[in-house]
Amino acid sequence: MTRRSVAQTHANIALAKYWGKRDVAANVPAVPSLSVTLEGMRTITSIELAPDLTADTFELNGEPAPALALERTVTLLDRVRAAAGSADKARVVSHNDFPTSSGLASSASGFAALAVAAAHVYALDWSLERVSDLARRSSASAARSVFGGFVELGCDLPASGVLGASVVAPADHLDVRVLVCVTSEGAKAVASTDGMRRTAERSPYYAAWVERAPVMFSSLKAALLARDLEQVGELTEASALAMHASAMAAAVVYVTGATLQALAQVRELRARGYAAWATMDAGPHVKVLVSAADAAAVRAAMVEVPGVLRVLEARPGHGATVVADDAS
Ligand code: 2P0
Repeated sequence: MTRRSVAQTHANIALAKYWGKRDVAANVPAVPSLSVTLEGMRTITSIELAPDLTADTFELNGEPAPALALERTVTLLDRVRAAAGSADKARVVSHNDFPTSSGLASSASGFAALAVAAAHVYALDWSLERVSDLARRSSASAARSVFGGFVELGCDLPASGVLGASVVAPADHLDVRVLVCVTSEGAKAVASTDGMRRTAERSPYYAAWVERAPVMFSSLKAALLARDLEQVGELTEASALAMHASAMAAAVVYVTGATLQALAQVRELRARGYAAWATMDAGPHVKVLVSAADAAAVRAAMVEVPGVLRVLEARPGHGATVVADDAS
């Protein structure tokens, strides 16, 4: 018999950034983070268990996945098999409808979809928190994509060993959009795990980041709960700049000329009265947090920035769903 589950997840963008690990082996973040899950920017992952399989296989965007991606996938599947008491191998097929490995958080939606589909297909009766914890062990930002709306992930591993993300506020809590200003279609230069390790090892500002980030996180969470978009926006931009400053001091540089031009444009638009703030992740793209009312005008201005190839617009969206589940 063949059993198959298909999960759909969305990317998320951190407003208060995760950067650095408290425990590398257990993949526990050094700082708490708060993100918004985006509608669109989807990953769909199918996992099939079939008797003829002798090894796990992983096809990503129509091609056999790179060795490292396969290895990380097998590690997650092994955890699920151990919990389920199963030896069945899996055929994993995953598609992203946005650029992979380019700082557009494909690992977040990817491992979230993998965790949800795997827990389902191996028939584990786990809470979403437990599934989020499973995703976190593979990629901490993935823990957040299990949930929709505005989502937090802490950095204190409870005695239970289960550290999953949780919802801070639903998707309609704040009427905002995220404009993803794509500045490159290629893969990023330094994978985030390496970038974090190098920052922790070499940056004179890493300790300051680890001390400061939880304060920014708490202020941002309070502002979000108070629906104070101005404060949420200011803290979002501040968190990204502090993260990149700590990384840059370790020679981990994700920004390009186009990134800085897009950032300057956002700050210029803000000076002209638009409710728009920039954030950047482990890649050269700029994401603009903007009020729904200003989204069209700000988008039109961002498209004009030299080096911005295209602009995707997303609204806060839903968490993971199982979209198919069958046996044949
Ligand atoms: C974030 N990023 O909070 C931060 C901001 C990138 C910059 O989470 O090592 O792929 O797999 O746990 O989750 C990207 O890091 O890192 C990330 P691992 P992950 O969204």
